[in-house]
Amino acid sequence: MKIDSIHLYHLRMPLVAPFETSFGREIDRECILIALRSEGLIGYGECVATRDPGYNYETTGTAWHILRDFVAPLLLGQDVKDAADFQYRIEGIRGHYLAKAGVEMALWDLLGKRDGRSLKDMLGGVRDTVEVGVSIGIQESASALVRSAQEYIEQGYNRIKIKIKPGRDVADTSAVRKAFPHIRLQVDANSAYSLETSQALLPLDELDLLLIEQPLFEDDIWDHRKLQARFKTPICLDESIVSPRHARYALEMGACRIINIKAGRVGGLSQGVAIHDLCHAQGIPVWCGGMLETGVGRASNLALASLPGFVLPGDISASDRYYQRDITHERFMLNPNSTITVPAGPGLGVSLDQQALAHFTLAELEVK
Ligand code: OSB
Ligand code: MG
Repeated sequence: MKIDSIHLYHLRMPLVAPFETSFGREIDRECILIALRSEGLIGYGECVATRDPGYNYETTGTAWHILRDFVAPLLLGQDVKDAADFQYRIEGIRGHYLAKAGVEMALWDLLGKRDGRSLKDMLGGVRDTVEVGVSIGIQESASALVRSAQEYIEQGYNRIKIKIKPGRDVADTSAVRKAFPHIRLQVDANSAYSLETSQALLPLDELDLLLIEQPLFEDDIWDHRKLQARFKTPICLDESIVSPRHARYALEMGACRIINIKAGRVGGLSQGVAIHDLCHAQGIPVWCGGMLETGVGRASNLALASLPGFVLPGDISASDRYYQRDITHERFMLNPNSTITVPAGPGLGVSLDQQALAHFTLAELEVK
């Protein structure tokens, strides 16, 4: 499809409640929305880089720079055929996966709108609803955490993930396990431990957790291998897996038994599908991670999570868990069996609320 223009929107949206992880506390969420124009259509994509370089090195600032100065000039006026063609064209740009992935998402939306096909269909999804859970940030105390988990369980979520960090790990997790002996429970450290300090996590092995997500450094697959050897509970990698190549390294090393797939982190949906395929062929469970997406990114996550190898619940909660007002007309709701329905319309299957978009836009730029 010949790309006529690329429009960037830097957004800031208030979260319904602060979200705290081992790397910081967010009250508002920032991201970049990308609109590609082609053949009279507009495709939307969400770049999940945040304001601060806490999750990884990218930020809304670095993504803006990479998109404006490097990605846009490679695409403008060009006939980009599909995701593989897009990846080929941007190959010379090292790293900056979150920035690239936002554009690939917009391209899929365009292709789907042109062909009248849903993203789920184009990616090879096999489910109309996907199992989901909720990711709960670090709370004031273990009892506040239990209360929060209780509320989500009452709303119908049947898988809980809690964020942990040194000093807020075993006691918090034990409290949730004690209050809900049968709930599917997992923890996420967002790289807050070293191999040495992670010894404090050994008691987690007795709490019947689904997995322990990214305990060690983001750029370290090797030490995760050493850690996995000490735990019965599967280690799951998030930050460490930035490409299908890294997924292969991790599996070959035995650094994890589960992989969290975020299309953003790996440079695009096509790369997420490649990791899915690699894991599926080896019987390695995968699940869809989240980055507090707007309705645009959430639609993309739901389509990805409809692939057959996504056998664990995704971090894809209902819209009201994140935002009072979203930028899509569609709001995602939790079905009674802890699932969310995958959009079926062309492309992402969502439409933009232009008033909401204008309301949340801090800066915009059209490159044409
Ligand atoms: O590590 O999975 C993570 C949110 C922001 C950055 C990193 C992570 C998260 C989450 C939230 O856990 C998942 C969601 O979108 O609900
Ligand atoms: Mg994570």
